Order: sequence, then structure tokens, then C-alpha cells
Amino acid sequence: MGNDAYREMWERLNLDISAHDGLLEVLGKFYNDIYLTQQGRLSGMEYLDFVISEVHGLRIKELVEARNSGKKVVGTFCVFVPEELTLAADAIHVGLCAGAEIESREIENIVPRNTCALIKSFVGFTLRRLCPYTQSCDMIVGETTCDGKKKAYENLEDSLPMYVMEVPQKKDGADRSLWRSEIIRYKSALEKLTGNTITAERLKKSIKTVNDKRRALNRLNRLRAAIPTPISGRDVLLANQISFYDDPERFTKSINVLCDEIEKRIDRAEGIAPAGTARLMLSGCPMAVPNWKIPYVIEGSGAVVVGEESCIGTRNTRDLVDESGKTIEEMIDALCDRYLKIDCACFTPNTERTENILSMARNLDVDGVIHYALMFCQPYATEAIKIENMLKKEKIPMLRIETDYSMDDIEQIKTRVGAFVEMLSL
Ligand code: BJ8
Repeated sequence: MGNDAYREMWERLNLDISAHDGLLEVLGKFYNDIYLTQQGRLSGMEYLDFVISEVHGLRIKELVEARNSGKKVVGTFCVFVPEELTLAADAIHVGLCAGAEIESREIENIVPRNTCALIKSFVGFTLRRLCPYTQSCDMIVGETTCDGKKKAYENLEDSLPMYVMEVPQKKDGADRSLWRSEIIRYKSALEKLTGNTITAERLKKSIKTVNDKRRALNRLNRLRAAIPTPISGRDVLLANQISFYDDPERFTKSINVLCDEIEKRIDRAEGIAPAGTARLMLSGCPMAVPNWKIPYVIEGSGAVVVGEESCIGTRNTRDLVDESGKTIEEMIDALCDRYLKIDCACFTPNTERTENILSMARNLDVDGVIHYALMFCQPYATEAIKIENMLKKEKIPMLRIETDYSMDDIEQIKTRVGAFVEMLSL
């Protein structure tokens, strides 16, 4: 992943070069072990391998060049921030969620020790100057979803150009009005940042661009459900992860090429695992790059992941924005409605999520569900209880895992997942 040609660029972005070199080395090895050693991979995955190999290189160079030409870069931590508006302001939208454990005692100067790994990771990346995306942002959009995130944003205000959107906790009429006004406020913030007016024509185009990206990922999700499974869960997770960084139009094209190849594989009745392999669905917290621990363990235990009910998965792609709006007002309503369908565990009540998990489990014909919550994530760990009870009634086995980004518990998780898969195969 490292490349001397980019060193000057990283220096200009004020990265801690030696720590960053160390990070790239570890990631390169990790990627090789988890991804490149897989058997029967589709050639369409080469594009995604390339993007990952250049995730701190070529893509950052593109951001630097775009900024040099006057464009702005907006970073986000949550799928609630409407990418359509960012693109309509002619800015670049990138996800900043981080999935690697960063060691730094200073993290606890910003957030307490009992904070989830995702938050600690982005705090660590920021404090240690390890993320060229964060360093490239002109505005970073936080949101009032879980308490851990919103309080961390407050404490990062001195080091980052933060802007925080208020996401309601319920979905009644007053909540919709609040969310609609927040979308309008975000539109104004973008116009001020970029100096560009978001016109109806620009917004219509960007709604289509982002919908096309979701359509491509939904197509991939439909195809992966075939029996035998034509693509590994790890590879689909990677596609979802990269969707947060890559240029949206280029990404959509590459996913559709991958899907064309999968269709041919399905026609030949070929799979990456034989028919009869236990089919599992992952549900819960998002898995940001390079958090590949659980899918790696599952697929190493002789099962295959056929769906991710997560924000780096179907929760982010399932619902499209209505494209029929003509005026800005109509399009803002369409954005408002679509984003309020996100069934994040931060909402109360959140019955849609339970219903969506059940219909996904049935449609994918899964043998079991693995619910994944990051340690100290109250919203997802608490919802896991309700989901387990619901699945029990439906006779769908579920395994609950709470973990972080470290490898300390990997052997214990392997044992639990192995036993779960064995039980499903009896
Ligand atoms: S819409 S899931 S991306 S908030 S794991 S930081 S919830 S304590 S990530 Fe999320 Fe938006 Fe919801 Fe999706 Fe908090 Fe839990 Fe940590 Fe989490």
C-alpha cells in the first residue's frame, strides 16, 4: 500500500509519516491475508483491490487536485448526511468512519475509555495525524445520533472543522419537521462553504448519481444471494466499504461490471462455496475499513456471509430517493423521507429494523444471524436482545457478538462462531 511517490503529498497534508508508514505496512499484510488469499475470486474484484491499494495514494491525490482546482471536500461519519446535497454543491463526499485500532493514550483526553472502537478509532486517527482523508477535509459533518459520537464531536471542535447535524431520535411529525429543517440548514452550509448554489437541476442529477450507486450495490446484494454463493461476504463488504471513498460514478460502473461477471458465474452454477454451506447474515454496527475481523472468522469457519444488515451494507442502500421531484422543495421532501427510513438503533421505537432483519433473513434464506455490536455501543447491544427474541420465535438461530477492533478475543470468537456453524450444520 505504501508508495514513496506520495510521501511529499502526505507531508503536505501534515501526516505523521513514520506512524503512517507503519500503518500502511500492517494494513497491506492484513489485506493480503484476508483478501488476496481467497480462492476463486472474481476478476471484477481487481478494481476494488486496486482502490484499496491506492486508498491513501491515488484517491487522496484526486482529492488534493480537486481542492487545488477550488473544490471542497466534506467528510462524514454517518449515512444520515445526505451525499446528494454535497454532490449538488459540487463538493466531494467521503466517509471517515475508521475500523482500525490506533494506540494512543491521548485518545482518553477526548473520549473516555469505555467508548466504542469506532469512535476511538477516528479520534485516534485524528490525534495521531494518520488519516489523509480527515486531513483533506474542508468541513467534517457530525450528527447527533449516539451520545458517544455527539460528545466526541464537541471535544474535537478545536482540532477539526466540525459541523453537526441534528438527527431526531423519533420519527413522528415534529421529528420530520426538525429533520427537514436540518437538511435545509446543511444545504445552506454547503452553499456557503463552496460558493455554489444548489439548483434543482444539480440536485436532480446528484439524486440520480447516488441512487445509481445504491442500485448497483442492491444488484450485487441480490446476486450474491444465489445458491451456490457466487462471491464471498468479505468481498461484498469491501465493495460497500469502498462505496464511501471512491468517485461515485466510477464506483457504480465497476460494481455493475462485477455484477455482469457474477451473472455469468450464476449461469454456470458456480460458487465460491459448495451448495449446503451454512449461509449467515451479519446484523448490527457498521464495519468500516479495515474492520474485516468477523467476516474473516465466519468464512474461515466454513460458513459464508450472504448479507450485511448494517450501515456499511443494506441499511445504506435499501431505500432510494424518489426521483420524480422537479422543484428544490419537492426534492428536499424526497430526501427527508428517504433518510428517515434509515433504521439506526439510535431511534426509538425502531420496529422497522426488526421487521427488516426478518424479511432479509427470509429473502436470503439464511441458516442463522450473527448480531455484531461494538463493545460499549448501547443502542445496538440493547436492540440485539429484542432481535434475538424475535428471531427465536421465527426459529432462526442467532449468535450475539460484542467485540472491538483488537485481536485479543479472536480465538474466543473463532470458538463461538465455529460452534454456531457446527450447530447449524447438524
Ligand atoms: S445511522 S449505525 S452510521 S449512527 S457503534 S458510534 S452507534 S456507539 S455507528 Fe452509525 Fe449513523 Fe446509526 Fe448508521 Fe455510536 Fe454504536 Fe459506536 Fe456507532
